Amino acid sequence: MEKYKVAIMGPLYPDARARLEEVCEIKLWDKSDPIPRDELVEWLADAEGFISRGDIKVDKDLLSQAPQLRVIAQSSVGYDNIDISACTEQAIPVGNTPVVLVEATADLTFGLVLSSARRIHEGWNYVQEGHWTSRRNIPLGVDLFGKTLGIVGMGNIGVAVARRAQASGMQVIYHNRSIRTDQEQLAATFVNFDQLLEESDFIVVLVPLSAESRHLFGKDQFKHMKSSAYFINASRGPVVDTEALYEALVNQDIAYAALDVVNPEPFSDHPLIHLPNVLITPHIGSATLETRTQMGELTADNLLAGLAKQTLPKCVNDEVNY
Ligand code: 8YV
Repeated sequence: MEKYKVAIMGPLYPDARARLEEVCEIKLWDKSDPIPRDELVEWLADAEGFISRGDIKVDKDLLSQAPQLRVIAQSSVGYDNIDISACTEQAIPVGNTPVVLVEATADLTFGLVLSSARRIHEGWNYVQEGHWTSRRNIPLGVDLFGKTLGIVGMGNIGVAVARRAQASGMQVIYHNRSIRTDQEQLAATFVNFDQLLEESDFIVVLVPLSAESRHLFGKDQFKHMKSSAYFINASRGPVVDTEALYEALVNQDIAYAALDVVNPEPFSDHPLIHLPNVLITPHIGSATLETRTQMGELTADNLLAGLAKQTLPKCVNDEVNY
């Protein structure tokens, strides 16, 4: 049997790779920098399947140069880099990896809450630099117990963060497009957006990036928050106006920001990095061995299903799922 031609943006984990190699002729881009556009266009000229990645724009123009393409799979829950309506127009189903990354991403998100509240990374810096005896210079942390955590975007990851917060004795409020039907079991209260900004001691952002959520957090929203508020973003960088966040931290409109995502990414020369009240991790929400392995497997499942014109297990545009 002739093998399917596929273009893959790495990393590609060993188990998934072995499965794909059996039936696919693979072109693999394994560098951390994104593939140059003209090279990608060449790769897609005869590709039947494509594993894309968050730092690559999959738009109408690209799709129009990929006449054989019948499935796109991406190893992430977010797919804001892909023009889904253009894919749907070309009857290309797009697979993603929800569910399998929920617990790992919730761990990292709550880890940012905990690490910023208790200044864990600053403590480590002190020890590393030989300043143990001057540890009193580290500003005192704050208790989580008895505090209010506000979650913006109460999907599966939000629910998993809420569980962790409740175990630490926090009250949880949330804002979402709609009230969750299971909110009694969640023991979390739906509030409007302004109320969440005003009442939360910690604000955790978990909304997908869309036209509506771009710069959802700007100057006005930071002004609305408590001056003691901790702001945690684990969704997408552009949900926050970076300059407004910088100003809010410098002016102490809020106390602290912990970010797993920033705008732009990679992020290396912004003055935000040098503020004492900021903690930034390099977009590692789902980066555990177990979770990335499962994401790789699900991505392979989606790709192989699409190549065989079978139903993708996780598809974001079900109207064109096989
Ligand atoms: C990244 C994520 O995809 O799932 C998402 O939407 O943001 C993450 O899981 C992952 O870090 C790969 O870059």
